[in-house]
Amino acid sequence: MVRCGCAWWRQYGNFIDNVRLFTKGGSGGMGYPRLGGEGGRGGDVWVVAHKNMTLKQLKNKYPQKRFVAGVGANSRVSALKGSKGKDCEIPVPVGISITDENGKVIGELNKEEDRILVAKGGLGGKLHTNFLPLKGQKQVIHLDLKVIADVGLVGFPNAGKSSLLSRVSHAKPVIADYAFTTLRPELGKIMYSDFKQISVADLPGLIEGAHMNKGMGHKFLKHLERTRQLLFVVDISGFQLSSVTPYRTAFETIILLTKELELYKEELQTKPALLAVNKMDLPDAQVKLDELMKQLQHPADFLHLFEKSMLPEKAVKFQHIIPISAVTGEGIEELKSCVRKSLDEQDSKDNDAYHRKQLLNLQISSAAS
Ligand SMILES: Nc1nc2c(ncn2[C@@H]2O[C@H](COP(=O)(O)OP(=O)(O)OP(=O)(O)O)[C@@H](O)[C@H]2O)c(=O)[nH]1
Ligand SMILES: [Mg+2]
Repeated sequence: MVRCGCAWWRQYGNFIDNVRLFTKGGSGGMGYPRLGGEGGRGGDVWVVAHKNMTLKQLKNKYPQKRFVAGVGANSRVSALKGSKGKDCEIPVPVGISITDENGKVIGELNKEEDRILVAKGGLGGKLHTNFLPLKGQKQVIHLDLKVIADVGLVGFPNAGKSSLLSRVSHAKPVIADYAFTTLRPELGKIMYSDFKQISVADLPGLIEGAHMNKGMGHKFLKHLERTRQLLFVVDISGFQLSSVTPYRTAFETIILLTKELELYKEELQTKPALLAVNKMDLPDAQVKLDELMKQLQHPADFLHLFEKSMLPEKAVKFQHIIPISAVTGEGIEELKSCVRKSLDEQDSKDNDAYHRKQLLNLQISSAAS
């Protein structure tokens, strides 16, 4: 995080997913005691969604991050009822959730021109306030992008998530032969020949106990919540954090990752998931892959090998399983097309669900009238 003025911006390279802003409604105008005149109400502060806006543009356009609405006009002889102060509008991208200082949700902006009132203007002075105006409401708000990427990479450390991101996009994440190389999310875009783009978030490696905040823990899992699909990346030769922790096979890492997601939030398991089996260039990889496929096809036959506490309630159903090598490029084109296919399917399901809901609303309202 970088501190900048009075607000915090969480920044991934050039990308911002969260901002904190100060907002204040305008004060009311003075009343006119002698003639019983009423001051104008202060302006309100609104957050308004715009299609082409980004949080980065918001930051650049309003570096002071303060949004104060106009003061209501004083009551005068020529205008006994003072006019209302000017409203202030904060332009934000579509797909934002707004919370207050205490983390309470104020609302969500899900489509173009959605708007939410975040700070109300104060009332103008009138008889019962002794003609003195009230101040506007002050509110510090947090704006969070609901979705940071289409696809989030999930895997144990060292599985090759960053290597994969650098293979499929122009992103240049740090890659190294030790655990926890990636400490904060990095975004990249897969570009397709028909100009379609899919964003991918490379995330810090996950270890057993992440749901209890071990390793990068919650911070990492929170980012996963904000991706549309999950791409599990596992090392075909398995994983061992250190000489004092147990060695895990590729199948075990998948079971353990699933368990961690479930323990953190069951909803994470409802996201469509794909599996990339990485490092297929290593010796014996094919034999291990055959074994892994057997285990994934008949997990029940192998679950007795696990302690009960390690087993997830539900196994993840992968839409596609793709063997790859982030180093040689094997399987990468197939992976890219599977990712796209899976997202396209999700889009059409979301669209269908949206249309069904619209239809239902229509039926309910016509039945009511
Ligand atoms: N042989 C082989 N090595 C690979 C492959 N992909 C990645 N590696 C190596 O595995 C190591 C870890 O790669 P990273 O891409 O940093 O792994 P990561 O999953 O991002 O790791 P964390 O950021 O620590 O979670 C590096 O030494 C890579 O060169 C692969 O397909 N084959
Ligand atoms: Mg990494």
